[in-house]
Amino acid sequence: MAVERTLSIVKPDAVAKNVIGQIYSRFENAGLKIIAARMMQLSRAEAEGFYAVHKDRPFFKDLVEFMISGPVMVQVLEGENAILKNRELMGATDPKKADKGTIRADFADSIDANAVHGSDAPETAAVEIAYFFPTMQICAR
Ligand code: RTP
Ligand code: MG
Repeated sequence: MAVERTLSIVKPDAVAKNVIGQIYSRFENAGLKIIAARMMQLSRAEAEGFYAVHKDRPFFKDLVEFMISGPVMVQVLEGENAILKNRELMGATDPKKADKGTIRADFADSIDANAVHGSDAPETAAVEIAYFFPTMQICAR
């Protein structure tokens, strides 16, 4: 298994619920290290750019509105198999379908307000990490 990096976002609903620390604990308890982090209020253009792959999907407008509705916490996670491991910690996109004990089952309200984002493949992880963090702001350790 390779050491990977993945881009994680604690979305506005989870920031508003004050559960950043509880979500970070899940990453750390699973052996993932937080090697870069920033809290930010996304602009519309930043949110549209980040989710550009979904621009033709019917939910795109709602997704962008939601992502700019409040601050988000953005981080790079590093560890063995980090991309899949983070996706497993997150649970299914729709919290109603997410396994018990996953972040979305425990903290998400709906398929729109679903608490977290995680990259879905090595190629998207690389693009998404570069979207938010210049190399010099990533503190591998
Ligand atoms: P994410 O990219 O945020 O980590 O979520 P994901 O991979 O589990 O889901 P994805 O298919 O990439 O969709 C991105 C986000 O769009 C919203 N969505 N809404 N109403 C719908 O049918 C629908 N489908 C997706 C979700 O908030 C999802 O996280
Ligand atoms: Mg996705």
